[in-house]
Amino acid sequence: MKKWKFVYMKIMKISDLVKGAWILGFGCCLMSCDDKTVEMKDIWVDPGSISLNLGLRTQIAAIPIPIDATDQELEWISENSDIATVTRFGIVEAVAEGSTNIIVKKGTLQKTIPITVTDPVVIPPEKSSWLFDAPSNIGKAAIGQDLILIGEGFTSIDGPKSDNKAVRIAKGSHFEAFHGITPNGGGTKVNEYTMLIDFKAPELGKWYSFYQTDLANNSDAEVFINPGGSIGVGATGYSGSVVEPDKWSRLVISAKLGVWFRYYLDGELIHQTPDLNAIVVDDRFALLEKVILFGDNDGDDADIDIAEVTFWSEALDELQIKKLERQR
Ligand SMILES: [Ca+2]
Ligand SMILES: [Ca+2]
Repeated sequence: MKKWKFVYMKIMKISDLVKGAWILGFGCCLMSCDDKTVEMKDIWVDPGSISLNLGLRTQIAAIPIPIDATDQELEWISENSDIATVTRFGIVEAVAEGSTNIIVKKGTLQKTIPITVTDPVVIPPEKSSWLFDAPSNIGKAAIGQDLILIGEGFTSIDGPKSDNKAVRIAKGSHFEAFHGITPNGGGTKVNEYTMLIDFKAPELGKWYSFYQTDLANNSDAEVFINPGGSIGVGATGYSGSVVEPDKWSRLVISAKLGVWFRYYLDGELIHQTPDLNAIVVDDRFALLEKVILFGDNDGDDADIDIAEVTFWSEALDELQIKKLERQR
């Protein structure tokens, strides 16, 4: 019984094959399956235009017309591969904000597919910013009020790039800064803020101070580089990764007191305080109207080089901080 069934199935399969061959033959007739060269007359594309978020990919379908054109090879070109790239299979990747065209072509035949790349990540406007580019006016503000210089130890120096100068701040000297943020975050002080600092620590083995919320400068500063090169302070803990000496780096502190206190170095999250009791609203890390930059009560503020300080009144998230890093 079993044997008969097997034979029957085998016959069925052979008959299916014969049927398939007939269909294939018929199809070949439609597509002129002979030795003649079939020239491409047009290219059908879909979609005809593209809007894509930064970092995403999509595929453009392109089909030669007639479908049996002898040479099916198509050429894919991006008019600006800094905005969008395209592979030889028509896969498009959005790499920067802006507009350009993707072109698919064969000889003189071509189709143009406009593409617009948008970045859904929005960085809110800065509240204050200092760039230290004017040697004759070190504390000059790019946004907001000029810095107040406390002490004499300020020297204009070369910064990270030829058009981006910096200041060397000697131990014992510091700035007072009106950051321009009004009280927020559910308290009477500034409890939500982001502070960006482009800095260079000449060497490790010393304490460097970033900021001090106590305007009388009678207590320890709030955030340091410790002698081992980690960033933080006892209350929030220190980063595992360390600062590279004599190299320009970017620290971004995102503070949403009561919720998070995060340190980013060169766009990467390097530490966040695990203890919410250390970052209570209106407490140690909350800002008054002014903040002391690069000062400390008792000398934990070794000479440091600074190329930019910028404040926002929001606690920026990881995507926003990564965008800042891309724009750097
Ligand atoms: Ca101190
Ligand atoms: Ca303090």
